[in-house]
Amino acid sequence: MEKLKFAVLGCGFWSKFQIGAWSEIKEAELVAVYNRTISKAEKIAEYFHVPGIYSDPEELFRTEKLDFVDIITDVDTHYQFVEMAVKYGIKNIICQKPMAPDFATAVRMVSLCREHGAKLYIHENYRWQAPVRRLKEILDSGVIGKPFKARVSFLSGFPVFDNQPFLRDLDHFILTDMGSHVFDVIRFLFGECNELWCQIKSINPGVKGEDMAAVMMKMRNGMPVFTELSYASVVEYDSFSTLHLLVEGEYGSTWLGPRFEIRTTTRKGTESEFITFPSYPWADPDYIVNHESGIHINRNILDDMFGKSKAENTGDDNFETVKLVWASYRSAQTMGIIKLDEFAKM
Ligand code: 89Y
Repeated sequence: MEKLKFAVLGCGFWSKFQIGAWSEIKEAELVAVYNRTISKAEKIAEYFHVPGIYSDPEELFRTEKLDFVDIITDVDTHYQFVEMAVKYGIKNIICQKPMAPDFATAVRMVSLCREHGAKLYIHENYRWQAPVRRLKEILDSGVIGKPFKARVSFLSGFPVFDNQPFLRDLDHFILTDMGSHVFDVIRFLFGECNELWCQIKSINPGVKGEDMAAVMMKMRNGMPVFTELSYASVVEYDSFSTLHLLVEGEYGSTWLGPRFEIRTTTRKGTESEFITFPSYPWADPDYIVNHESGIHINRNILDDMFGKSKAENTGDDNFETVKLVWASYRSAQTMGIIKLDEFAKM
């Protein structure tokens, strides 16, 4: 069996789950980890039995022979590490979402990799969640006919800052952190967006960026899609760490709701199914649907590296999601409708 050797840069909160997902895939071998604070790298290395431990990323690149690198550092450092990987001739680079802290840096990252013939993959996993995949199958089956509108909700009061305190200090919060996921799922299900209008607000004191966003999109296929995102919600059914999603079509509707239940209604009545998936010892039960999806995105990226199939989450593809995030900020700032074609030219 051919194995690809890789290194992980960044051993913070998410690394355990991303490496955990890799540990379920036999064809990938983690040979080294880097973290600025070496104790964090040592802890992760011990848990996953990783031989190489570094606090200097350049030393890691100079020493290790790598087929790819997985960058799981904070967003502000993504470009710096992608650039370093390119400099050391790495041809397959995976970078955690959101791609970059601003639109201009995302543009630079995609072109840098293109210029150097390096494949960039963005670790954008929500579209790989089991309930989202099943919902897509239902839509593709035609049972509700052609969709004519959708509502996508991420409404949560989960104490996310306990695990990821840096999220509190981001100038741009919910649209970059969760908007990236939600826009990507919308693109996966309904295609590209022509124009959007967005409103944002900071609700919770102590959170620097916006923790609420409402976005009205007009998709290229004419569908309106309404998205609501909030980390300030006290609701009966908290959607952490997945989405609730209602799609209406010409013959019926389908609803991904609480407890991963999908209810599909046609004129014949309603059918319900609960989507199930395995748990893993390295996964956090509060995030299980999200952590399990990491295995599928990793597999899909690896298959692309092996030349077996095309990856869904390339840098070029994710750039379309990045545009939606920053077009939303522009809309919120100008209180106007943003046409995506024109936004991209700005
Ligand atoms: O980064 C986000 C994600 O992917 O799931 C939840 C999260 O960690 C914080 O919003």
